[in-house]
Amino acid sequence: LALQNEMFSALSYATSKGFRIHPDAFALLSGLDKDVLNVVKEIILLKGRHENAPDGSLILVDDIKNFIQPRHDEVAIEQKSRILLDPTPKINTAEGAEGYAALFRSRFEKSMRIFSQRPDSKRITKISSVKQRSSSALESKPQSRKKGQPADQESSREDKYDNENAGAATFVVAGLLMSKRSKKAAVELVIDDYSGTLSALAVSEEVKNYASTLALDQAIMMELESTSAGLLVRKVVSPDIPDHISNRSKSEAYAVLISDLHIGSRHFMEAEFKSFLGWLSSEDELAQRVRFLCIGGDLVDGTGIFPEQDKELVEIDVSRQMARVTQLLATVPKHIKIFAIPGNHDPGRRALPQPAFPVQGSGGLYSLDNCTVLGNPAFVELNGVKILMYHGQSLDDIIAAVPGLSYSNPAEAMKVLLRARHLSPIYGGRTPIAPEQEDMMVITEVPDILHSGHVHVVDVASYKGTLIVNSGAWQSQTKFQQTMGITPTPGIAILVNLSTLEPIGRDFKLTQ
Ligand code: D5M
Ligand code: FE
Ligand code: ZN
Repeated sequence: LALQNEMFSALSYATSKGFRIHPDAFALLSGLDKDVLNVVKEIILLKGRHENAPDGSLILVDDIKNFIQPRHDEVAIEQKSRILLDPTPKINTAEGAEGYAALFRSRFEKSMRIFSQRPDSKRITKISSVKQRSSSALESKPQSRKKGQPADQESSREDKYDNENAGAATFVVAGLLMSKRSKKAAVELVIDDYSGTLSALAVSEEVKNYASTLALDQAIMMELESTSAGLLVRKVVSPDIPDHISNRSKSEAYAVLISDLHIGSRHFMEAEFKSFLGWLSSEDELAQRVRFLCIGGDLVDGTGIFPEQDKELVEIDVSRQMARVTQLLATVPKHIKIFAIPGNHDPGRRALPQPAFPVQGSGGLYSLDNCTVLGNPAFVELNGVKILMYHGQSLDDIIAAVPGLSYSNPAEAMKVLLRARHLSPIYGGRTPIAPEQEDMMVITEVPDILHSGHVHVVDVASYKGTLIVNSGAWQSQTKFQQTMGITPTPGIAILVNLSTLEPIGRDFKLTQ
């Protein structure tokens, strides 16, 4: 009778708070050797905090189980997120040449602000004032390409400098790298700082090697020496990121980084991806600690992206490809927050920066309440850890332009982006860039994690305190990739322990 009374007061309490108790949960409670009213009070307190829980007003068997045998320190794992930057609402595209002029001006100004944080930037002088000081030496203007114009391949005439400026006067300039050409034993660098344009020769091996890692159109700072042989580059540097200690999560929460699902493609590895999704919902100790899922673009395969793509598609309708994405992501447990950005295969505009998926034709992606749909690139903060998500289109141009880089180690190419403090520096290559008034591809703030995909090869590196992750793919090798000599490493998810920034690769490839 005492038990019945206790159950009655528990039930009345729940009802008074707008909660119902599932019959199975009721049965479980009746058998409990505990203060039942107190248990119900605690559960309601806990559930009340998750105001959006779908079964918020119903007490289930699982709630009681969770309460009487809490798994690990689940409740203690925090989940705080903030969007630091999303290009979607900021898209402000101008027309043609004028637009590109604004874009490059913005790039220049943002980059100079980054340089100004370095102690050696105190010496920066304007090119125009350098020219005034040593006008005779610099009179013969180098033929540089206009900003926003692809480099012309014709070699410009040799620039001759007079001898009268010999005497090792050095000065420092900073601007955008407009051209880079090999000339006999030297490399000619042309820099523009909006006060003027200047050409100088890199002759030492050290400077030439560093110059080879620079991307065209990125910001650089150069120390120059006026010699009888002309202007020589004594030192050239990228804005770069400083050595730093990254932010950490207080609790051992995990973020899972994935990209390049290519749903709709015949090569989408559905079984492996479902195995991954199953793991997210499993009792696995690590899976239980996952609070965030970052998806770095190419969710679908799209249509008309590469020649004869339709032969490789199982679903030719992009909206239906997107609906399939939504269906699969709907199985991600609701306590995991999803952040998704588009890639070059996804619906919406192709040019960078890309706004978030258009709502129309997104197959209901926006209806998942644990999914945040963002543009490319996007900057998010997860439990205090700043993650720069960028699909990685420009990696094709970087890998093609910088000697020593290849598709098998994309993290090295991603280092070039961090050094350039720009996600897509090269203009006029394979990566379409929109004439935005503001250059949103400048890496203004140092990220704790740089997450890209696109290359379909998993690669992880640490650079000056920033964790670099290329998260591979869930698509096996396509014919096109075969002809390009690209060997993907699909079916691997990268887990990052946000309290240590330690990455763990988890392989979901099924061996048959
Ligand atoms: O890119 C998948 C892979 O294919 C990635 O390594 C880049 C490479 N790729 C994509 N497009 C091209 C072109 N046009 N040339 C050379 N390599 C390319 P995805 O974006 O998934 O198709
Ligand atoms: Fe891809
Ligand atoms: Zn891609």
